[in-house]
Amino acid sequence: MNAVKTVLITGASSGFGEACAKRYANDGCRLILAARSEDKLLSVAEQLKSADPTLEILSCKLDVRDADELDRFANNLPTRFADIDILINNAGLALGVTPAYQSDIDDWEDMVDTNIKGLMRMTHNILPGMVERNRGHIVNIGSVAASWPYPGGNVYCASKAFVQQFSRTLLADLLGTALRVSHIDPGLAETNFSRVRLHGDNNKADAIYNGTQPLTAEDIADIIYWTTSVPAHININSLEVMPVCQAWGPLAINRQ
Ligand code: NDP
Ligand code: 8X3
Repeated sequence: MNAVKTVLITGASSGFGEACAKRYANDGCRLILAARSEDKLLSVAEQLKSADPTLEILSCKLDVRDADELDRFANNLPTRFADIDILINNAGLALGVTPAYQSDIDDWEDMVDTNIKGLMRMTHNILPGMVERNRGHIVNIGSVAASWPYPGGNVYCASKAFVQQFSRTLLADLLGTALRVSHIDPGLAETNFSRVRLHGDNNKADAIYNGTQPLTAEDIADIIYWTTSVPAHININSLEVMPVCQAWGPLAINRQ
């Protein structure tokens, strides 16, 4: 990348988002880092600044579930950070692995509010400016769960299916502009994802990765970075990425 780009990363306090912050910082990008955990965000920013004191970083405590907070955030960006070139809609979570009939409705609401409504509203706030400048790239982080259902996936899988189809329809609406929209669908990746999903049961979360070589946050950050670095006439629509240790199983059959 040549000119200094402004990159907004949601969920930058951990996992893919944190790794993206590092990847784009390596390129000297101007960064807006958003998440709920202010301490973690500040520590990511501090680490990056200590490696390169010239970096411009704005850390924003932000809960993407809060519509008013999101609107205030977008309407009050300092001038130097206002013209966003790359929006990485990464903030998201899964909550629970129980069958639908045993699931907690609050977990469902939380996933919809974060993975669907947060991503939707952030896009709604940032997209008009990109269109006005005829410049911008939105990268939405989905999941293999968007296309491949599994028991206990219920609302999480459905929320990621939204991300996939929303990304495609955005691209359809943007035909004739220079804007790009991509969605990345990762498979098994070791981050805080499973700890959050299993409500802090770290033993169970760690067991998910036992004996595997999962994707790393850095693997995904590199792929996201590559997606935004290909020549301007190319749009990477979607990428599904799994570690070699993962594949599909057969359809399940209940035998009497
Ligand atoms: P992590 O739990 O490590 O990171 C999730 C990030 O999202 C954190 O920075 C968290 O910050 C942020 N976040 C969660 N809720 C909110 C909220 N309401 N407002 C703002 N930020 C929020 O997991 P990953 O890095 O793995 O997850 C990133 C994305 O990748 C998610 O969308 C996830 O669904 C997706 N994904 C993950 C896979 C995996 O196996 N790891 C595979 C496929 C997709 P904070 O808590 O500080 O707000
Ligand atoms: C995370 C990957 O397979 O646990 O989105 O849903 S999976």
